[in-house]
Amino acid sequence: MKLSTTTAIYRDRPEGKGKIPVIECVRRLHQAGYRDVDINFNLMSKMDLELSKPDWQDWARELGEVLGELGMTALQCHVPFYNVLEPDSIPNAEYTEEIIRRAVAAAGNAGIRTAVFHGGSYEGTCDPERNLKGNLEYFKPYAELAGKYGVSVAIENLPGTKRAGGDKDTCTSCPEQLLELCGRLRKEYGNVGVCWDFGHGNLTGCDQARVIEELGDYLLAVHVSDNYGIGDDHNLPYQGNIPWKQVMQALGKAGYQGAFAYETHKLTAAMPEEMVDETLRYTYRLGTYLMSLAE
Ligand SMILES: [Mn+2]
Repeated sequence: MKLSTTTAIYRDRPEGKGKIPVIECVRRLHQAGYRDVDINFNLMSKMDLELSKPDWQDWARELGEVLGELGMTALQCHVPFYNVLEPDSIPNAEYTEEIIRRAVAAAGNAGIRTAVFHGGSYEGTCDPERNLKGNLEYFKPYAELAGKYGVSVAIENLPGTKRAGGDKDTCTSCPEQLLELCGRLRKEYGNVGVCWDFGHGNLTGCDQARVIEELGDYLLAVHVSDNYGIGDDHNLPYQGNIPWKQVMQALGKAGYQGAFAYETHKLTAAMPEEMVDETLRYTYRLGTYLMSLAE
């Protein structure tokens, strides 16, 4: 297991989102002590950022070179996301899909082995079979494309609403259904697995230590943040009610070898520049402590 954090932890500044180039974020995180980063490609379909530019392939190679020079890895990345079964829910789904394909290629060119995706669910229904079928069809071409670049597709659990009294536990929020989806995809594509997001899992209200055990070798990536089971706050661990000791012991027992990657970008997004480096260093120390619980 290797401690990591999202490039988004520094990229969004009080003066706006996506302000700091990804490569600069990587350098800054290296200075704070990190030796692995989770490359966040998300805003790149909405703003004029690295993957929207004509030289995006050169940029991806440069990113790989910078990681190499710094002695860093990027074990996982996050591709742009939306409700992929409801393309009309965003103004530019076709363009977003193009940026997702570029993100997969960029991952391959920069040496990133796992790309994290969100699935979708049909609006207004909770029909597990229909959602399963829709997600299967959506992910097949991506499993194939990613395979050509030596990249794995990790499908993330999204937040359900059971804990808040709702019933919206869909294909990608419920661990059993997520495993069913990945299991069916694996029959054809060996490079498919799960990204388990602990914040989303807490909102869904499941026993996350048990889920880690059940996921077995499907677990390819994790997103680390905390909340109180009400909103997706993306807080640091211990700023919520996730039982981190049990979670870390489960990761240790499972022999998880991927990135232990924070997704706590809200921590620094509104923070004055003067306080950022010290905060990033604290997150590193906290992560080192958490990982010691897994041993
Ligand atoms: Mn996540």
